[in-house]
Amino acid sequence: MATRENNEKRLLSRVATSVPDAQSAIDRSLPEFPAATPIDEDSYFRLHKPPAYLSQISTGVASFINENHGRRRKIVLVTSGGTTVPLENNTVRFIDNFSAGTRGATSAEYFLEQGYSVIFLHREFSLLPYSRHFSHTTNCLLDHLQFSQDGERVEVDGVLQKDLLSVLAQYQKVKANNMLLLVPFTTVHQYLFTLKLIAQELSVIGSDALFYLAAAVSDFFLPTSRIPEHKIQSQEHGGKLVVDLEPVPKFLRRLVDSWAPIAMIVSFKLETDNTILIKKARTALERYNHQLVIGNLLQTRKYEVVFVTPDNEHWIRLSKDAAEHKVEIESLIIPRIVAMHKTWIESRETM
Ligand code: PAZ
Repeated sequence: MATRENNEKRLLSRVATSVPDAQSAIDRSLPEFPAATPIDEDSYFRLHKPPAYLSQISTGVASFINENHGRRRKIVLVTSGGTTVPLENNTVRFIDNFSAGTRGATSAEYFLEQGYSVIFLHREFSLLPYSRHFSHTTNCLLDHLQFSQDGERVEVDGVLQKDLLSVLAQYQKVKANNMLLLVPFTTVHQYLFTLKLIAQELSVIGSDALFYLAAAVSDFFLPTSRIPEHKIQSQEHGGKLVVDLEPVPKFLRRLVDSWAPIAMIVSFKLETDNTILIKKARTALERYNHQLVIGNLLQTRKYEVVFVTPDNEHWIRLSKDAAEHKVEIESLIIPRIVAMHKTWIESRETM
């Protein structure tokens, strides 16, 4: 059993999404998408090739779900970090966004604390649960380490000792119980195919599945048929780079309607203008007919969010004192979602 699990973990950790699949990503035989014709969800998946490593992920995900649901755990898919839009097949340049994956990585820890198993679909090299406390930080870990007196071992200084002990204990417990599966993506294309795959795998556990879609997914992409194979030359086209992107299909519709129709689905809406946040969140909720949209503003996302449900809007805010004591807003968000998920499961049982 242990060997099989280790094999699966190794398989997934070998998946490298940041290296472009230069052989197959470009395909001139694909029909061109007509400009100004919206690409619907079905034609996106029909007209683009899935990432070559997808079947590897499928095996690991299926066995993770099997084992964890067999142990009567609920499973949450947390998506995290930003997707890229490559401008070249051998990718030198790409469009990206600001997301570091803080919301996703932090939320995953609070779900694990609540007994959920977590499939963490994340941007490769963005923040990860537990290791986030010591990575991507200006407070360099090496500055808190020193050699033991005999020079044979490394010791941690007092400042980090307490944090490290507590985070390590949580991490090892999660690892020993195989409750966290890390699945990477880099491009929006990889994200969409992997999300669909995981959603379909999760549909077997019905309402025990929860989707928590915190990734910052690009709204625009460049179809495979239009991606140049090699680095765009600056002297071509009069020295200008004109990028003509297509809208990314609204995958949330498919998720709600057909990939995982019985699961509870929570999506996020990010805006920078506070006068439109609630309206945009409500529009998404009405359009896709899922259970909850969490609205947040780029400027204040670490301190306040708004829960928008069909009949309610409710702000969750960290008090000044809590913020000063480094309380994380996810510690307030996740218990509320867990309670909503419990109600959702009960409502499905009586149907
Ligand atoms: O990754 P991060 O913690 O810096 O940011 C989190 C976030 C703002 C990307 C997330 O809370 C969110 O709103 N995601 C959805 C973005 C959107 O597509 O509207």
